[in-house]
Amino acid sequence: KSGLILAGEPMGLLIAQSEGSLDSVSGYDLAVAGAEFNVAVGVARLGHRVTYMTKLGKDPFGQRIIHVLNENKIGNEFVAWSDTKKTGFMLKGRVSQGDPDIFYFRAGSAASTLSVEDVEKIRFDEYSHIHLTGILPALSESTRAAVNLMFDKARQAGLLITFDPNLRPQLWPSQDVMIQSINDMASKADIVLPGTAEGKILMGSDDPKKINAFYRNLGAKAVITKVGSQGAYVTTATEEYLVPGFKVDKVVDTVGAGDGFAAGVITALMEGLPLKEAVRRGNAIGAIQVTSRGDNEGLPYPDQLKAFMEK
Ligand code: KDG
Repeated sequence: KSGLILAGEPMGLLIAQSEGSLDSVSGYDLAVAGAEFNVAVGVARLGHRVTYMTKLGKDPFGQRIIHVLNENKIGNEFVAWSDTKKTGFMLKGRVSQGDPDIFYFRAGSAASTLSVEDVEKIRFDEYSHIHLTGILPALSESTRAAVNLMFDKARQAGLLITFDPNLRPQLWPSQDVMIQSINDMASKADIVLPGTAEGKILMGSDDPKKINAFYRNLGAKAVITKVGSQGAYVTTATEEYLVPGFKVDKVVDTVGAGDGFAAGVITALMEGLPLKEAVRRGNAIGAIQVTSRGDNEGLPYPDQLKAFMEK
């Protein structure tokens, strides 16, 4: 029953072909975005069984998403189609340094109507792992209820739950609801994967030791805080250590690094590797991710990952 289940909102992604403001560039390339979607691609490419639940509009973005799911052999039996809502999409700028500008067209999307009824269709005991993030529950009351039910059902069925806060303040009704909801979900996860900037917002410090202590206190078995290019800081019941990051020649686009990191940690754990090795693989895929412009196209296959980690 080894396998990963995820749910999320995939979107059409328009990536600017040149630098400049989103309203002034002359062209965009079409791709697919979505944090949980990126993780699904990363895990599937490393040869693991992955099923991705979502809801799409009957439009070209929805079709594109199905093509990419199929190309990557990601299970789509829980992909539903909305008759009335559209697939969301977003614009992403191009930069030579720092994070690119992004702009969402996703309010009221098909995925924002996912609900507990969709979750009821999943047989959780057919999976070993689940990965959830703070994006899907930000979209609407119904997605929040759906994600909470996923946590409960996954726990009952004994899946290993990884959780990435993935803060998107512009999607939540308020900062307070965001902080409360995310920390509540984190308290139900086995492994929490925050970033230092997220720690600052969620618990008031960007010190990885303090962030990890906070989520360990809430009940996580392990907390792995991402410290950018420095790597990741791990705390478990018995150990605390930094796993240094990998160097890359040129950072092209930082978006999706955290998703690559999650894919690395999850696949290594699915293979039964020790946590330290899993975090090292997470660091490697996070590093590989920042060298490509798309949010998931650069995610490695096994031989690429092996070559990168041995270099
Ligand atoms: O983590 C990468 C995501 O930011 C991107 O692919 C789109 O899901 C997305 C979001 O909400 O920003």
